[in-house]
Amino acid sequence: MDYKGLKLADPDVEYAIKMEMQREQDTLIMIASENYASRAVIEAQSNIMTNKYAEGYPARRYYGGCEYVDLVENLAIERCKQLFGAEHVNVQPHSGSQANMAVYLSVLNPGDVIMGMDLSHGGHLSHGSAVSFSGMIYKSVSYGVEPDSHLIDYNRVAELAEQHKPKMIIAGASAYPRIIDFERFRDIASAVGAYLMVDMAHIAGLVAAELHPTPVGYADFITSTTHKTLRGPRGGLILSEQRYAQRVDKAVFPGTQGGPLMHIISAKAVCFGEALKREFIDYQIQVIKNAKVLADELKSLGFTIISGGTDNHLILIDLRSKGITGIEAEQSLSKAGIATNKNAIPFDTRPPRVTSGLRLGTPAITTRGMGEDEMKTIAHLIAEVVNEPDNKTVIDGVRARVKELCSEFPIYENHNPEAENSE
Ligand code: DSN
Repeated sequence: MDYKGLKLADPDVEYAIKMEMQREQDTLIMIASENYASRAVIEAQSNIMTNKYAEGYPARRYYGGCEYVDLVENLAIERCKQLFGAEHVNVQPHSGSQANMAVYLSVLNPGDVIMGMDLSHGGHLSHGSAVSFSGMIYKSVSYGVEPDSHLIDYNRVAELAEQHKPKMIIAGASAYPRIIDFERFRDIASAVGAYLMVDMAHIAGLVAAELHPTPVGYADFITSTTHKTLRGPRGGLILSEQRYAQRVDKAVFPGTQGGPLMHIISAKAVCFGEALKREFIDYQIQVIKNAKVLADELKSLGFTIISGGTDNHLILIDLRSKGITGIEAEQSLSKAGIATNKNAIPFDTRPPRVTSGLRLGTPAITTRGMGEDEMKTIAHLIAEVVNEPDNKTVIDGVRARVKELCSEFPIYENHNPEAENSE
């Protein structure tokens, strides 16, 4: 990518961007929520659409000169509707948490009871955690997974719903490797008269490719980010039934946001267009295949995998049998060029800054073209480091092999690290 103008105007920022490009090229990005957006997505989000104020919605703006931003927002909306079969779409949320905030605001009052998945069982901060607005403004009740199977304990969800009568039940997770039964959640919500919101941020790409059951038709509201498996720009979206359209739109603007980020909405339109193509389905099929092969290979190398495997794009490792904490594994792997994140495992006794688990994802390494053979190699590289996390010779050796592997799978066709470094 050409940053010649930036280099002249601000070499410090240009340097940081160039080094980040180098890092992303030379690292195995296995953070389950990250991906490589396409060149088209990046071009669409880095342009003069950033100049435009467009408070309001297409054809109903509070500023003049919105004809082209209307064009692009309508494209994003129509493509997103087609992608997910949704009645109403709002593409303005700046992030997943802001999408969730807007949904809550649309139908809840402060003090209402919400019920989401416990953070330490794989849920998300914005689903009712005490340190998030969601746990401060609303009364939060959490559900979790069964201790042995590590699957969502739907019977317990039903019991808790009966006991606490939440006004909204939230399904969706950041570290849950199995299929989520949205129909079951609908039944539980309906039985107690609760709204059902599904936050499908992690699995949106799989849902779009029909490789995970869709929440459309079950949930009153569906939120997502656009940058995880969906592989678009960093941002959020809300899908809903038509009957909630006005309330959702008002909760986004003016309820929780001002001017929409039109450059990001342009990139969302490109992302949804890409996701409607056959290649996107093939990509998602490979994401899941890779995750399964990686999980199987790790198991054969003595790792304990939460729930015994995966149905989606992520794997959660229970590191206790390896005698290493999440933070230690994350740091040693990082030195070896493998980017992962420490993660609580269900019923973890260690604090969130330490944890007993490690979360791995295949979306980014699949985008750069890696397949089953590479997953087996990567499992062995991970095992070498985790088995000897303090051995510098081992880490340096793995680092060199990671770099070599990465060089076979360039992240952007004409990104040439050697040429850029020699400038
Ligand atoms: N922070 C994201 C993740 O890593 O899963 C969720 O928003």
